[in-house]
Amino acid sequence: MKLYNFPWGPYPRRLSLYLAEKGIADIERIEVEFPHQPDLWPKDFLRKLNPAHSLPVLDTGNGMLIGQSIAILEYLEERYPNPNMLGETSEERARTRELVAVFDEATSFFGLWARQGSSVNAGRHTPSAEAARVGAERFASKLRVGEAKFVGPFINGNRLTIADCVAMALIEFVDQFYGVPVPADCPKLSEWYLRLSDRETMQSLRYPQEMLDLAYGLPEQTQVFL
Ligand SMILES: N[C@@H](CCC(=O)N[C@@H](CS)C(=O)NCC(=O)O)C(=O)O
Repeated sequence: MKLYNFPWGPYPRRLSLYLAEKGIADIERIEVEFPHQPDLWPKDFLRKLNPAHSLPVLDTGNGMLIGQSIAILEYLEERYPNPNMLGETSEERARTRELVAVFDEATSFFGLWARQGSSVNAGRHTPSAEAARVGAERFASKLRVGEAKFVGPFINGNRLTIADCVAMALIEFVDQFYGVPVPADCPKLSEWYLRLSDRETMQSLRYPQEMLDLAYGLPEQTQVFL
């Protein structure tokens, strides 16, 4: 199998965290760069891999390309069932999937905030203060759902699951790249984030400095404080 990934993007990061936690080392990793200037992106290469032009993409080695991170996580869970990162019972698996969906929605809404409001995206999208504000509010409301559903010590109880990988990839990215802290009314998520950040498998990433300089400080840039 081959995994096409992007070193610091929040969707590919779900897979990097998962593979590290799972201890999977026999999947070939191909790192693709997305430079700051979109005209330098490897568009033809991406188009061949995935009609969505997005990463991650898993080549399963038997003629199939999977172009959505959650589908890849679920597929790998079936191929590498140990340690179990989905859940033992139907209820536990349903709750893991529910939490994955909550943090996936939060990731999409965060994307709206960042796309429409961040200086790092200036020139790529027409900025809209109103759309940025809606994205920020919906992002925060999804985190609050995650807070309400949080079981502990991991998001879905005693087992670290794919929901922790999806949530960690998001919260780390918004904190470290955009300077957006976990909202004060999400203390469980905040404590979980600090605790998991210390895990050897979750060591922080290096972001391209030129982009970090533009991105960091999204609340100040958009005047939206959660
Ligand atoms: N829903 C997709 C989203 C993937 C995604 O948007 N990846 C970003 C990198 S973090 C990307 O490839 N963006 C380039 C583009 O959308 O053109 C997934 O879960 O895999």
